[in-house]
Amino acid sequence: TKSIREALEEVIPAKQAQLKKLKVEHSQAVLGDVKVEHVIGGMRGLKSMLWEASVLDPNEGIRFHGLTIADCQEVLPPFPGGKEIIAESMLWLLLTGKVPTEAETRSLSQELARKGELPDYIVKLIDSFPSTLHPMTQLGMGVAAMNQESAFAAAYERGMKKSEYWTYTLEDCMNLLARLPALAARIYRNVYNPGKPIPAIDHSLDLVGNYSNMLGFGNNYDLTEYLRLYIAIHGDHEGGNASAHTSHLVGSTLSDPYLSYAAGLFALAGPLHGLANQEVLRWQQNMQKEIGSEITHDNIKEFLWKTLKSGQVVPGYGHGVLRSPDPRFIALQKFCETRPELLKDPTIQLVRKTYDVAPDVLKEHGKTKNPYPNVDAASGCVLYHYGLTQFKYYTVIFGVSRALGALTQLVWARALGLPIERPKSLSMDTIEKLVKGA
Ligand code: AMX
Repeated sequence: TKSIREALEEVIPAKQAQLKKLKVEHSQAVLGDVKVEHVIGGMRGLKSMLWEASVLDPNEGIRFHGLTIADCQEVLPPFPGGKEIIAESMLWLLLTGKVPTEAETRSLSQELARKGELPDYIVKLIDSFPSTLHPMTQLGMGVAAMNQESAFAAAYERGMKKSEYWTYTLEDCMNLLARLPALAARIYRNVYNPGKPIPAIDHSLDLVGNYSNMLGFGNNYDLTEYLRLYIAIHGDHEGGNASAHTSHLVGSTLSDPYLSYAAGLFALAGPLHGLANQEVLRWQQNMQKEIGSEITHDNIKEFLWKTLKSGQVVPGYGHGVLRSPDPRFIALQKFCETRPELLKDPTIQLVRKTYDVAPDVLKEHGKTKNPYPNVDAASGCVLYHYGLTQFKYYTVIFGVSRALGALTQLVWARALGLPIERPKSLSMDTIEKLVKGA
């Protein structure tokens, strides 16, 4: 059975050749115009990054190396006896562009399990944090601190050839990915169940099976399957989103994968990005409190308007790129449809009923370019149903997941020899001068 490193080694030369050809033959081809609206509007839609693993279409949503979520559900190997995509098969696809075999998937699970224990100094660091420190801050700090063992940083200090960059980057990325569940589970235990023993890594389980186990939900098969799906489909959402882009930017300085991904995590911790899944639950609970047991479409509409009129955003709705309901939202809804007990849950029902009315309210409000739900509208309510009710923790799960895509790109950026990122900024005075001159 091939290891993921060997599979990657096989595909790198063709990609290097493809990039070289693009450089030689098409360097001067125009992909779009840079307008003032891009410079003052957060670069929305500006085609300015290379990102291999996934591409986001505004209407169709995400494709991972050309495969939709539904395609992935069909072809990517699940855990034996399970149905959902697992982190390992998604990682294999993202990193190599190939669908792994069953045996390759299992051997990757074993490799990650072998590397999954936390070093002592990280355990001590995490245990020293006050339980009031936000779980995302703890996660980012824990990831950053692991850079003390970075193989890339050590090799750079010794002096290595550029052609070796990707191999050390891969080594760091695999170690980091392997340890994320133990790190994230320890944060959960410390904040919400202090003193509770954490089970050791089980070498017969996959990454997320172990994560669920260490969180204390190992005997909840449905939650474990949900977490597998959640973590697989949050893995990558092309390059321009804030967390992926931040990891990429920091990595472009040859900062090691631990520091690069820690930076990405702190971008994920913002309420307009990953923190939205925590915000959705908080917002919904406020709605439930205000409406009481009589949850009708009219009551929800009224609450939506109240949120909008008070100048707040409706969390879980809108998107920087998407212009239709997010297929990740749809995939999570479908998961609920296969389990009748989920459909009876009031919080899950509230998500569905909100989806019935929110797009029209947002259209009438007239501001957002996308009145449809993004993944965060649905992701938290199922966790809540299964007893993972501490929603301040939800973005940490997203953080475990987003590592799949962000770290994939770090490996590719080093394999392709991409340069340090350095876009040109302009002052308003300079823009005015340029516009007058145009
Ligand atoms: N509720 C109310 N107003 C919204 C809105 C929403 N859900 N989504 C966008 N708007 C507003 C914007 O605030 C902006 O108002 P402004 O002109 O006063 O500044 C206007 O509509 C235009 O925004 P846009 O071009 O449609 O969106 P954007 O690309 O600037 O922002 C996003 C995208 C996701 C930040 C925004 O839709 C939002 O704030 N949504 C709610 C938070 C959320 O769910 N975030 C999670 C996104 C997915 C993820 O990263 N996990």
